[in-house]
Amino acid sequence: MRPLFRFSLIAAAAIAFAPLTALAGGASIDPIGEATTSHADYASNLIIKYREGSAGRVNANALNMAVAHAALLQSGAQMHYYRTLASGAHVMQLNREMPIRELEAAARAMVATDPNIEFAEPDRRAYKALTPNDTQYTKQWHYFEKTAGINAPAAWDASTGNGVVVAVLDTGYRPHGDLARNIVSAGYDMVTNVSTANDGNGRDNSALDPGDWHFAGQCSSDDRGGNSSWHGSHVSGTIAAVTNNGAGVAGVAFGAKILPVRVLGRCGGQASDMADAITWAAGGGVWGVPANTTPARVINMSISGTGSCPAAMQNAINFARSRNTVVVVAAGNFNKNSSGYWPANCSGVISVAAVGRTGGKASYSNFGNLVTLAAPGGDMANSQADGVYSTVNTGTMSPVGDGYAFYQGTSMATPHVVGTVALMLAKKPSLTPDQVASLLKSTARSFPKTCDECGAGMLDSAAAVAAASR
Ligand SMILES: [Ca+2]
Ligand SMILES: [Ca+2]
Ligand SMILES: [Ca+2]
Repeated sequence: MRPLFRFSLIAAAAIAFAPLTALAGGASIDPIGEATTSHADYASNLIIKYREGSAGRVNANALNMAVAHAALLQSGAQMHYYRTLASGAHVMQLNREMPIRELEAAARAMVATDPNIEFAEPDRRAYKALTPNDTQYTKQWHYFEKTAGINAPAAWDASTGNGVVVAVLDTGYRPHGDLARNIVSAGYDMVTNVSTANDGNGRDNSALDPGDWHFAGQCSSDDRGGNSSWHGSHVSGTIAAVTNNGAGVAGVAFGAKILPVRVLGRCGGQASDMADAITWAAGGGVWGVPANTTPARVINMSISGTGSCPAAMQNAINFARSRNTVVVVAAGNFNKNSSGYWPANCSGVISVAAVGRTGGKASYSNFGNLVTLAAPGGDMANSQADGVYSTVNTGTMSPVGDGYAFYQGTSMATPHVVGTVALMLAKKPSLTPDQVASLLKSTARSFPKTCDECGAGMLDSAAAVAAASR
């Protein structure tokens, strides 16, 4: 321990300090009555740098720091020498925490009064684990809750996915106010069937989602009809909703950009369109479609069909892998072995099962030895709030306005993994699809509740990003 200096006050610098309310429980009211609640508003060290050749520069432990002390004393604080930085600046330790604003005022007074002081500043605190200020972030338990959340805040300290393009093969997108800024382009609409497309034509250069509502009997004889799902906008929001904008929700990889590729419409979509979409998304040429100027490093397919993996789709996946593009797919929502569902049973994909908020298998989730890992997909059997919260449109048929909704499904689990892959690729762009899969598995955490045949464990974004950074 260094001796604590005690000072006799010489000529005090001409600044007045109001008396401080004692700190209690880390919060306090400062002298002008402004409520302050964060530890970031306080500091217990002061950094002082004396100019070359001055006495303070040589020996801060023994020097006459009359000016520095005087500036502090009226606030009732005392300080002692703690250590010297590589730059020659000295860290002085206070005998208690002080509001940053007061320390800054004292530091300014020191610099103004003693020409030997090059600078003085509070030793500010910074914090791990970015918590975004999006007003509905608290509903997104799937990002931060200890039990089944993906540990996103700690991951965000290391990466936000900056520079990575993520293709979302889905129903298209809405230019939602909490999403539009992260949509890299209008993408492409690969839906050839005009009735499925519901936008009046076949393939075109806009992946805008016109709605996928359908009437009873329209899709099949037992189809009871349904409202528009805005499924692609929900999935896209989980990956890259505009974050820290003081509004709406957060996305897993909010520094990444979404490339929307429309493959689903009314009554689903066709493998042939999806195969072309995978090829195009990964940067390959598709006849009649302009070249993709922003190829994706990772593809999200929150899609599931019954049967074996279509050969055309496997070929496209093989091509994507040859371009170092990671393909992540939903395990499916039938509470069955995913081996009977494509693209989950295609080779070379990362396939994602769903857990609910308790960390156990979501009732609907497929499972089996083809599953790579599990992520939060929500399980709303008891409460809507146990679903995954993201961006949608409020229209029941055509689009009306921006909205947010809780959905559940392996469709919702998949974008958590995709966002995490984007975070990883931003840290290490050279990662191959197999390396990404291997890191996701080796860093997955164990299930807090039963999830049999749900792969290597539960997605841990922070651990995956840390492993990718090594
Ligand atoms: Ca179209
Ligand atoms: Ca279109
Ligand atoms: Ca937001």
